Amino acid sequence: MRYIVWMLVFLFWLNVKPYCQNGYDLWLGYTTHEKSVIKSQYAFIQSISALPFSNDPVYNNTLKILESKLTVLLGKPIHVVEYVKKNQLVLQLHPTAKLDNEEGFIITSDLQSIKIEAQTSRGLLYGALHLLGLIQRKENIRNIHITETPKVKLRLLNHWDNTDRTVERGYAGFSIFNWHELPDYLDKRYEDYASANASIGINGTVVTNVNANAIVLRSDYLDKAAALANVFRKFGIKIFLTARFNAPMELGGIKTADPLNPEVIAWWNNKMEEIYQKIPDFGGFLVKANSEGQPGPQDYGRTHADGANMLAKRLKKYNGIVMWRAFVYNHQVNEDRYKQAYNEFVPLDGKFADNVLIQVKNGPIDFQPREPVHPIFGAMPKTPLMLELQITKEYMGQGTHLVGLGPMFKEVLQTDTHANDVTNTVVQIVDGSTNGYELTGMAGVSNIGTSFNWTGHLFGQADWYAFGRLAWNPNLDIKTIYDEWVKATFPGANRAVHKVALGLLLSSYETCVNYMTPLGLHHIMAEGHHYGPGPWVDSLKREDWNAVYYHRASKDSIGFDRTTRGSDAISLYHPFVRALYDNKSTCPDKYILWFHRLPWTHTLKSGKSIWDEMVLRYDTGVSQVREMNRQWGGVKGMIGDEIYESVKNHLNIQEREAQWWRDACLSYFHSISGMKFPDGVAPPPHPLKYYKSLSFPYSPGWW
Ligand code: GCW
Repeated sequence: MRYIVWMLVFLFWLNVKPYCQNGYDLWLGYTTHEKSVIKSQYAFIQSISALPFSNDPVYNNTLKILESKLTVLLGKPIHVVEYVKKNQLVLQLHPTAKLDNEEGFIITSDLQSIKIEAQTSRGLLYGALHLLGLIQRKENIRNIHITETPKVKLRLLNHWDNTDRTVERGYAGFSIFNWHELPDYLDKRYEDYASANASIGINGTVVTNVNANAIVLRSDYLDKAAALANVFRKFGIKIFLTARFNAPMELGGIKTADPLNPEVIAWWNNKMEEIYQKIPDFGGFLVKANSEGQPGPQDYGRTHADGANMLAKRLKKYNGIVMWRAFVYNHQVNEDRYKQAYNEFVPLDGKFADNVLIQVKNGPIDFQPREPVHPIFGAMPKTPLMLELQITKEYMGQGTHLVGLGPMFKEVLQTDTHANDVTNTVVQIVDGSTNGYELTGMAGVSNIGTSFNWTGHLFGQADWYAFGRLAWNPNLDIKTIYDEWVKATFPGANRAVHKVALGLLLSSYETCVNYMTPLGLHHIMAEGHHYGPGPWVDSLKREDWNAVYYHRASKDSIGFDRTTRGSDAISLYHPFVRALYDNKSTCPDKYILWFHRLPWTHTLKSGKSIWDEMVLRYDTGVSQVREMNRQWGGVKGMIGDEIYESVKNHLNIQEREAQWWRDACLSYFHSISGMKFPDGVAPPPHPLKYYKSLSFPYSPGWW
């Protein structure tokens, strides 16, 4: 059906209160532009004339957003009027718009008019939000032709949020989802959360922890979830829940959760019917099964495919999907953990139902600062694989460090898996172009909480923003993405502020790797809360929970031999990739200790020994954080004091903690190797036992 809304605005002059930047508004703190900017660039935007389309909540919400945000941006009242005059912004919805995707949009304009076309109201919403972003950043909107279509179908946040409002690996306060007061109390945050997600193209959210609690499927909790779904729906966002695999036992009192048991199947049938009566557009389930103590089909001698397919079959008629996580490692199996998920899932390739996605972390171990890409990518051509990235910084400074994750996300996405014997990056695997997947997805483990600025550290907002923009288009340049965030977050600030903020975001990833885990060191964090260094950890009951399992430092050597001469994990990769990593002279230094066990005195490409290069990288990381802090000091007085001080305080912590990481790790590795510190390099100021003695009983995200 075709309907046209003509948007006309009258020029009124109103003294609109300027947006006061405080962090809560995220990148959506629209501020009124100077009159000269409005006059020169946006004068043809006047007020809205629209025929509201009453039964499409997304369309009506789009009009409401345009009306309120244009009012602020242009400093004049934007009204919905019933007639059309010259000069116009046209929102055109027609199913045959020249787009290959129902969420895409086209924005075209000349000097007199501007038009947004889309096939659906979601496309219009994304187009409207894109246009508002352009105006907010004072970009040109005349004589433009923009065509945008999302490259990935499912663009989701995963919240490791518990129903008691604690957040596993969360560093921004409690969960924003107040299950106790839902469905009656609808916190304003739910709408603001949905608005922020829609503005970066996120179209789905899993609101409960993967270490699932069966209660989320209980009828009263489904009513609570339905209330959230009602808020999200008008922003084009679907709600998903985590399904605890033995819910039929815990909720239904059934004696088993065997996916082939008729009573279990009947329980899930009834549960799906109940869910879809309450939430007609329910997205489906995210499942963590037979991993870290979670129940699953293997408890009954069944496979991951048996478990996923049983749920998928029940969801199929409702267009629901199952996202089944490949984050599994099994302590009964005595082999390199690097290989375990691959060995469990690759043999099941092609055995999953067509509404099942396998959700795979970017790396084979566990969200380390730098990790080679998971070998499953490129190894399951018959199964849609979705990428799971971590936005919350469990292993990268948690709530106190400024570490722009965008460069890491891009490094993962651009890695060549060499599937089908040609270049095939993770982007091409994930967006379906390598294997022709219909169903595609990217998920980000959220860093959001009740913190006033949502992410605790202000720059954590940039990670959320970058994830959303990359899920929409994984090929986007990360500098472009961060530039958008900086301009939207520090509106009206001068170029010096934008330059510093952008520089911090683009450089801090490598800096973090330098002061935490250079040269392929990995999994050397403290136990439990994972806050701070713990390369000495070797007392945990599982060998592969201990830091020493990963670095294997001894008097003369360090590193994990995963070459064909060692655990042979390297053979899980395509021969083209394997050859690169297997040879220590071609293996990139950034991965060298992931794949090779080498003498401390081994000479690297830099001409330095492993030990000397490691010391240099740790020291470089510390000095890079010191420089970050100095640069931020230079913007004092150029932005709001509240924002400036919050970031400055966190940078002071980060500088201290980078030094701590450097001192603790070098102290430990020195104690093992006996290697001498290079001339002029200060040894750690404290003895090793001091660093080992530090305890942080109230480090967040872990209880
Ligand atoms: O990184 C580990 C975390 C766990 C998390 C697990 C997972 C939700 O330490 O807290 O559990 O990964 O991804 O399931």
